[in-house]
Amino acid sequence: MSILEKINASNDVKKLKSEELEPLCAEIRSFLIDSVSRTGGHLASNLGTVELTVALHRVYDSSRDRIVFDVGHQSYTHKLLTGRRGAFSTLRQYGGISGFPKPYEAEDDAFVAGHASNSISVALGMAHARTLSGGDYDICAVIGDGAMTGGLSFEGLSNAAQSGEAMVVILNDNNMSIAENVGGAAKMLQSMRIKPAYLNFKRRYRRIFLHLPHLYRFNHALKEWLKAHLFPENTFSEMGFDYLGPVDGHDVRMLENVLRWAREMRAPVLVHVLTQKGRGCSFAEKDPERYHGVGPFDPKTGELAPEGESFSARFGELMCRFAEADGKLAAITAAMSGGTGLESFAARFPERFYDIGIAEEHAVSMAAGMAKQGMLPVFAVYSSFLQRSFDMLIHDVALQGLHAVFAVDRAGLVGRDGETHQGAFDLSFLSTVPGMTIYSPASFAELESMLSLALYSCGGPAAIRYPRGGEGAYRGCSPEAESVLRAGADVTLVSYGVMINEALRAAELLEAAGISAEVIKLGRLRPNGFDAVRASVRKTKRLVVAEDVCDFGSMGEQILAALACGTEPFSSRLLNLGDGIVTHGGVEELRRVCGIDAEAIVRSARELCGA
Ligand SMILES: Cc1ncc(C[n+]2csc(CCOP(=O)(O)OP(=O)(O)O)c2C)c(N)n1
Repeated sequence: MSILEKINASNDVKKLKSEELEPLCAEIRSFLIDSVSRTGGHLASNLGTVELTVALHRVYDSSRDRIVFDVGHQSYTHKLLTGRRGAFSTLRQYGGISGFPKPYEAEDDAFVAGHASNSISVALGMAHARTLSGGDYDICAVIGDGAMTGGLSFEGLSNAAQSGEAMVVILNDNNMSIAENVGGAAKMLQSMRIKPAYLNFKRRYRRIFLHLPHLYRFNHALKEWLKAHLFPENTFSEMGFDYLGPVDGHDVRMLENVLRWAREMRAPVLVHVLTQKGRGCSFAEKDPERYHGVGPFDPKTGELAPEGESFSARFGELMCRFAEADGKLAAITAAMSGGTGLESFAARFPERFYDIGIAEEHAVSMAAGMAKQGMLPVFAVYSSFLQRSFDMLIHDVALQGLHAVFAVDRAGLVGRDGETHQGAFDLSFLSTVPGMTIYSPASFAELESMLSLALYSCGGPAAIRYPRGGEGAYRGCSPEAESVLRAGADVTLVSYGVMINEALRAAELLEAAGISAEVIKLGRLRPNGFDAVRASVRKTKRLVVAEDVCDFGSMGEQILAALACGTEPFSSRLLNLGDGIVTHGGVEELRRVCGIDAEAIVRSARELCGA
């Protein structure tokens, strides 16, 4: 039996002898590489936090203590150590375990995670709750140096440092966000980091001098005195944290000791842990950015399954083309240059490319400043991460009618990352931003034409929302507000973006069943007078709207509101994601489960037609 096989529930790792810990970490690494190579998932970040997580579980009892993971993409070892080893083959599959902490999955998952930089605030809230209710449990937050670049983490730090609450913040510093970490906060951490050679020296030094305790104590006191008098304090200690570190994040036994010590200090403590992203896997160590989040791969060579063409990549190419002709065009990303397809833009136009760290609120305000002074900023951002910036969209951009462009990637269902990452809400909140024009391309050709419209035909703010992955069977180009793609007499089917493929397929299935469906594609979602939809519904008296967004503020709702006056009564079905909380799974599978695929459209149309 392997050591890992002895661990079947939280706290089992505490029963191991300390000499079993290093071999356990090696076993965990091979398990993760093998398992993620089959399911896909976050590889490099998890390989970097194996020892840290083992040490955490030696010290804390996750079933009662609260370990709050920031982002949560690094929680695989935590899941392995808390009774979920057997479920790893289902990671990120529909009905299987999530790739992020989910309290509904296990009580060991203290809090939902997926978006960066909130863990310190959440942990502090838990500490206050513990104080108020007289609870007896320990709390720690685990946050990466990338997530630490988000302003929210500094709000949490500032408050926690002065709170006096017993809580431990573990800074997992690997000098990487998804790509290399950026900005002043990253620079500050770099200056606090000590070279591995120094850590090795320190370890050896301690081993030798521990046999000479008097000499060790004298040397130590001298060193501490020198440090206190000659070196400035670091930002964390100046804020009010007890700072411990930097600690070698791959020395599991030392980590265990330091964490125990931190917990016993009964104060706000920050433990600075140095780790290596991708540790123990040659290809992930060499290129941690590439192996941050991956699909299935060959575990021996690291070769990844080829990906098809994507809207993101096309967007990146288009941005380069537009930038060649327009010196005012600038691109902004919040630590997602690879995911948003902006890598070649960054290489070709470095002076007009801004990776501002995981700071979506700042990105929008900065775009507003650039727009006010005559530049043409484009902020490329995933739909779910733009949720952070709602106030900035209204306060900084819309109130002045500034022309900033928002390239909203991963709009609609994204699939395997689940609830926290589905782009279910952008249409609703963007629709409420005064003066916002919203485009939704259904093909690469439309992406080009709508990006051009957003850049050069809109006066105020404009958003262009496109999905994860590539185009479907529809390859046309009709960027207008409404286009009738197929004429019919019995029922009106409305959709937009790549979901139009479901509506077109449904129309074919309906035709085979003797029902004639009119298919209308929306290209510009706002503003939109819905004249073609109104005319069609007057004719068919039946409407089905299919979309992969939440119900409130969906196009279905907007159409019904617009048609409420001046249209003869008609029957309708709005197919959407309901409250917008959709679990993980393949996109097609989720469309089926959520009842928005072609078959669901056919069912609704038949119901309306009584056929
Ligand atoms: C608000 C928000 N923006 C962007 C992301 C995408 N994202 C996921 S992990 C990550 C990098 C996190 O870096 P770090 O915290 O250092 O963790 P590491 O992967 O290096 O262990 C980013 C940018 C996110 N999860 N949340």
